[in-house]
Amino acid sequence: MLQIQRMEEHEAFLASLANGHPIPIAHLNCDACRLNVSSLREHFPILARQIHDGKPLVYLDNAATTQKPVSVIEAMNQYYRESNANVHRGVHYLSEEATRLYEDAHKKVARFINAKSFRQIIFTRNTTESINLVAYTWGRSHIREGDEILLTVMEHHSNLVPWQLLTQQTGAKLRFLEIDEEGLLCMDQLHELLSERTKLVAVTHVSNVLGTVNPIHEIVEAAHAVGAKVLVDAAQSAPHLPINVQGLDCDFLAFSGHKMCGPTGIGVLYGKRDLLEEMPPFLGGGDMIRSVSFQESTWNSLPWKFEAGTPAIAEGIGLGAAIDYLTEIGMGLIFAHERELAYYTHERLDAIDGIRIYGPKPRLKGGVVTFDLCDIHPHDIAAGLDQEGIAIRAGHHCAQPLMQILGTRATARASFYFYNTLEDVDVLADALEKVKKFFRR
Ligand code: C6P
Repeated sequence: MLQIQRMEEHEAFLASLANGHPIPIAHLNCDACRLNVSSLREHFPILARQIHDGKPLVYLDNAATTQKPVSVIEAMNQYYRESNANVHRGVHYLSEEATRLYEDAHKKVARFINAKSFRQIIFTRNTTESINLVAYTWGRSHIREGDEILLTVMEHHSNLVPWQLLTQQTGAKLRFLEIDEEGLLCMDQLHELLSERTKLVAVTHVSNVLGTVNPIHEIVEAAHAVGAKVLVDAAQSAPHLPINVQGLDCDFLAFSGHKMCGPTGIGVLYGKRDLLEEMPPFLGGGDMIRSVSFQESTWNSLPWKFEAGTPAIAEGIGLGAAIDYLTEIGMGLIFAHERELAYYTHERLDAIDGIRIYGPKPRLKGGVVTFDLCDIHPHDIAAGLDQEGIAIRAGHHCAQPLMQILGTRATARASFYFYNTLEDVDVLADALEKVKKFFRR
């Protein structure tokens, strides 16, 4: 195991991540990247729970949603207890206070992903809505019959179905970049698939099934060379690694608050300013207008043009608090810690007879480990682990086409966050042996 001792190498690695060129590194086991996990865990009351007659909860379903620290819960409570009012509508004290808190949350997100301006940060309900927003507005005004949209075979349904709807309506065509045996994108194929017909490349930054970290910057360069725009599904990356939208040079980027210590009901769409300016609105109603007459309307400035109606104010403020919390820990350290967990999980699970792990070796993946155990149905694996206090996800992970390519209908998946420990991995590995015994394998 390679140990990276020098800070410069650690920093070079982090810079590479932020620019979308992950450097393959075996281990980042340096003191500089050790988090004080036990003190961080104290911020999450739920992690102290015991379930099923006193089994300590081991929460390994973080790709589905993460737990919330007290600071996020308190920020939302405080808004409801002290500042509750509608935003952008009142001239009274509370409304101005709520407006400032809500707008500040947009500014925090902008800094978090290094956007030039908070005007490029649109609050939506989640990643799914962010992608649909682009499909309905940019897509319906730019995609025509004969055009092509390039996706990859590892996309979540959220980054597939909106494009199916769009191409069915417009007569455009979907094309797919494949993966190799290790679960990495076939980058040689990228140049064959891209042409002047390609209008959009929509790609996940990190696969929610394989954990693969995709080389976004390389994809953006190639797509821009043929005049295509790029949308990055950052649902599984923004919570786990540093994002720099200017470094990546992507045109759109989408993620969800609930997967990064924030509340449900709030998500983000980042877009390049010129694209957002010329895009028609998504939903019509209050707050998204500048003026309205009986026959027509003009639009509010960004980002409010895309935030029709009373927004999710408390959730937006909660997301801002989550971003403060993650920023204080450091996104680079979070990713390094999760890679350590992924390495250790591979080590422990590889030693179990009958385990098949899907996706790349940990050198090119985040904290997601998807596996099968003998011929035990993944739902039985998950139910067995649940009895031991362990929460994982089993099923198709909203990626049915990828399951087809992997030659299965369902898998089991453990997914980590910075509050998970090597001991959690030990509990998982030991419990998998018990599940095997129970099913007599
Ligand atoms: N994946 C999982 O368990 P929403 O539901 O809109 O917050 O996120 C959708 C989404 C989009 N892209 C990727 C890569 C995702 O992983 C997800 C959500 C969860 O894998 C729930 S299905």
